[in-house]
Amino acid sequence: MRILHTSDWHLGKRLDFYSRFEEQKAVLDEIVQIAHEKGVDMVIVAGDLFDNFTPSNEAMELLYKTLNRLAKHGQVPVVAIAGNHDSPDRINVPDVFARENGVLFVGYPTDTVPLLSIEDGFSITKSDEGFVELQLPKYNYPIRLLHTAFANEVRLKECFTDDKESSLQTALAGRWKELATHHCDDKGVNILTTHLFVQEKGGQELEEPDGERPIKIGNAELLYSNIIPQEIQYAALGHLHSLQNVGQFQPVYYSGSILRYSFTEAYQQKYVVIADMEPGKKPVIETVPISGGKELERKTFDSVAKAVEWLRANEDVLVELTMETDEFLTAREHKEIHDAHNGIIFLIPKVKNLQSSENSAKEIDLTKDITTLFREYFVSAKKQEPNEEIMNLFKEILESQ
Ligand SMILES: [Mn+2]
Repeated sequence: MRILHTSDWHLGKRLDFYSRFEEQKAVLDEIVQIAHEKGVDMVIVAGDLFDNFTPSNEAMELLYKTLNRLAKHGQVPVVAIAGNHDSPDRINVPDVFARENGVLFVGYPTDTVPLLSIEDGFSITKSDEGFVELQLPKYNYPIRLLHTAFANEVRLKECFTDDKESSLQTALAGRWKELATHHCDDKGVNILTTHLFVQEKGGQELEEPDGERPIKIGNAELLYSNIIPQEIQYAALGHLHSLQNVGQFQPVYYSGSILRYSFTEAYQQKYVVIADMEPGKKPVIETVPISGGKELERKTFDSVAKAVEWLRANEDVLVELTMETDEFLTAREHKEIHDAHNGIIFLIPKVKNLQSSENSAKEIDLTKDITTLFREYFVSAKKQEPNEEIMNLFKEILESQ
């Protein structure tokens, strides 16, 4: 049997002010097409379906329509779990309608999917907290899925252990082992899906996606892939935005996001993962490249003319533009640059070789927090410290964003 694994759709996400909705629509079309062409038997969306807890109507419509197309009226089970960007309650809202059409939403780590049999489609033959067994008409063996939707460390531990001293790693390992021992053997296909920050023990230290809600608070929360039970043949993860296998004993894949969602993901190829599975055998993995929407570029120019020429020739990208010029850009030059391109997300001015005189500005250190940057700007522009009223007003504006 063949599984398609994708994650981190982040529907409704913007790149600063720039809407990515048209790109999201196009890439999801592409994924539906891949699923149909490859004849996949099951689809897993491993969390961060939406970008926030209150998605727009258009984002919800896109999610439901896409999952419906993937499910082919109950022919193809589609399992979608909540990530740390999703509201678990909201994910579970359309559940009754969705299930009848072959889409199984899992908002909480302890959710139990009710038993079900879809006419001319698949059945759910067993169910437990965080576990479901499916039967497809085409195959004479069952498919077992351990599903652990995102919850924070405290909640996850509450779900899986009574021992307050136990680490998340130990609690999760215990629960997964229990489910696998109870429900999984080599007479069926065994899969796990979760939306957590999992690394390979002894492997590379990984970074969480830039500009997003992190899961990791401290090292206490590090999870290693060696706790995934040996019965599991493939694990489908969500959270990290680049494709990678963090498995030690079996393939444990992050499929990565569907679009390049921040400039740290510039030029990164995006994929869906296809796993061909049979009971008792190692899966055969294929990573299928997807268009990934618009290219993201970080460009630096030392003249407005060169910048404008490049912008005109590359109108389809989204760009973080750094202007390293001898003088400050004038208002006219700003306008000329912005008029040349619709996808300038950030314009970062840097003035080269400034003589240190009273009026000179230092190079702007963008690693400082925004309040400090504002204070420094105010001091350089007004030659005085901003008073409390102004700082409070600035904070108010920030919070209303
Ligand atoms: Mn995430």
